[in-house]
Amino acid sequence: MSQLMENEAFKAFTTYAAIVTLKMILMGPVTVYFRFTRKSFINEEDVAWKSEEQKKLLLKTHPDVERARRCHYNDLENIIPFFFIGLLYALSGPELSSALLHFRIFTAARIFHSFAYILVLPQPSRAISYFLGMLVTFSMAYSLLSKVFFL
Ligand code: GSH
Repeated sequence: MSQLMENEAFKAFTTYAAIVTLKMILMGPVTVYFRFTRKSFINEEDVAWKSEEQKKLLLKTHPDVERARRCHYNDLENIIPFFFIGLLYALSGPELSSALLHFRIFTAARIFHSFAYILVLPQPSRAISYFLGMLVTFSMAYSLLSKVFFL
């Protein structure tokens, strides 16, 4: 591990992978925030101490909660592939400047995607940030495969 930490591209990867992973984890508390402010719970046990009448009002979905959940799910669909491809790419000996460009664009795109989703920014802002993030992952995969591909 200490040898790996001398690899600048790997160090850059760990930094940006940690940032996007923390951003993704934060979607949990964001969802909790919407659950409490919009009074929207899904599990019986979450409202067990309430009266039957209150339970009926609280056990419901709310569009804002569902939006936060979709945003979290979209992070899972995109950040997990970034993590695996980015790790292999970082270990494949890329130029530091090129690696930094990939990691920074991906991180900025995913942070923007969350703001666009939660703040309901007009499309195609969210779609552009999604495609930009995906393009970065594909570009890293292409660079990686072009180095290691053998038949
Ligand atoms: N699983 C996604 C979907 O169902 O939309 C695949 C396509 C995708 O990720 N699209 C982006 C998005 O933000 C840009 S439009 N989708 C909304 C979402 O996943 O909830």
